[in-house]
Amino acid sequence: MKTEAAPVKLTARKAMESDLSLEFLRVVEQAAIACAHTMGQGDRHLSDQAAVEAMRHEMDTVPIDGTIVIGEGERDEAPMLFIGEKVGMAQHTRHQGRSFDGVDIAVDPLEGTNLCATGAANAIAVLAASEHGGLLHAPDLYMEKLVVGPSSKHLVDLDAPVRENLRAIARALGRQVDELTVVVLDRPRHEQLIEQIRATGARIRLIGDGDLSAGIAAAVAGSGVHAVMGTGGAPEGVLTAAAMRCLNGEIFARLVVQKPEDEERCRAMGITDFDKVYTSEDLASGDSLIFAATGVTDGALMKGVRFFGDGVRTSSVVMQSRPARVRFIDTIHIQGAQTLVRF
Ligand code: FBP
Repeated sequence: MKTEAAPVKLTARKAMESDLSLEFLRVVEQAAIACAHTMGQGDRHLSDQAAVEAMRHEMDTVPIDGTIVIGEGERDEAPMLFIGEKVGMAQHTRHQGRSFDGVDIAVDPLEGTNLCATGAANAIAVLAASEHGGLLHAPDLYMEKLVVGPSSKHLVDLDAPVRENLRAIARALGRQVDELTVVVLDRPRHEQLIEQIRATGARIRLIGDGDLSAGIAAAVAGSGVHAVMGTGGAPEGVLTAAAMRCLNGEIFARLVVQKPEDEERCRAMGITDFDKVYTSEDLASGDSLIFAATGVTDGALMKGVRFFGDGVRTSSVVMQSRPARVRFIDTIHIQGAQTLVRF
C-alpha cells in the first residue's frame, strides 16, 4: 500500500536561496495586474483594494509558512495582509508538497495609490521577504531618509548638510553637483530641504508619491536618479532597505517620533531608541532577502501593465541577496489560444 508523503518543511534560508523568488514574482505580478485595471479611475481606495485582494489570494499559492510583518495595518484596521497574518500554502493543512518555514514578509500591494488612480508614473506592486526576524517591524510613522547608490554610500551622512552630501555624491559619480538629480516628495514639509538642494544647483525631481520606486532607481546606474532625500513612510523605508541590500545601495533613515502615541507605537514594536539612524542592514537585516516589484504604471525601471486582447504583459524586478542577483523580468501572461506573443 502506498503511504502518503509527509510535507517537507525547509528552512527559510534554504527557501530564499532557491527559486522562491519566482514564486513571489507571481504575487507582485498579480497584484499589479489587478490594480492596473483601475488606472486613472480616480479612486485610490478601489485601486488599493484590487491590489490587496489579488496579492492576498496569490500569496496562498506560495509554498511558505509566512507571516506578514509589514502590511496593511493591524488586524482590526485591515481585513487582509494585516501585521501578524499567516500566509502561504503551508497554512492549508492539506498541502502535501514541500514548504518553507518561518518566512517574514513586508508588503505594499500598491505603492503609490494616487499614482495608479491618476495614471501617473511609478506606481508599483511590491514585497520583500526574509528568514524570520530579518525585516524590522516598523510602525507606520514617517521616516527621514537619504537613499544613495553604491558609489557614495560610505561618503554621506543623514545629519550632514545637504550641500556636503551632494558634493560627496557628485565626486563619487565623477560629475558636477549641477549634474545630479535628486528626487524629493512634493510636500510642504520639504520646503526647506528643496531650498537647500536648489542652492547647490542640483536638479530636483519633485514627485507626487512613491519614494520607494525612486529609492530603487537611486541605486541603479543609468536610471537618472542620484539620490532621494526627505521624509516618507517608514514601511516604504524597510522595503527600500531590502532593495538596497540586493543592489549594494544604501538608505540612512530615522523615525519621526513626535507624539507620545508615536512613542507608544514604537515601543509596541520593540523600538526604544527614537534617535537611531538606521542603515539598510538595520532595517532589513536578513541574511537571505528577496525583493520583488512589478510596474503598475510606467516608471523609470519598469513599464506599467499592458493589456492586449486576451493577454497581459508585465515588467518586474526580482532581487535576491543570496545568491546575489537582480533579474529584470518581462512576462507575457497568455490568457487564451489567440494571445499574440510579440517581442
Ligand atoms: P501610498 O501608496 O499609501 O499612497 O503611499 C505613497 C507614498 O507617497 C510613499 O511613497 C511615501 O513614503 C508616503 O506615501 C509619503 O506619505 P505622505 O503622502 O503622507 O507624505
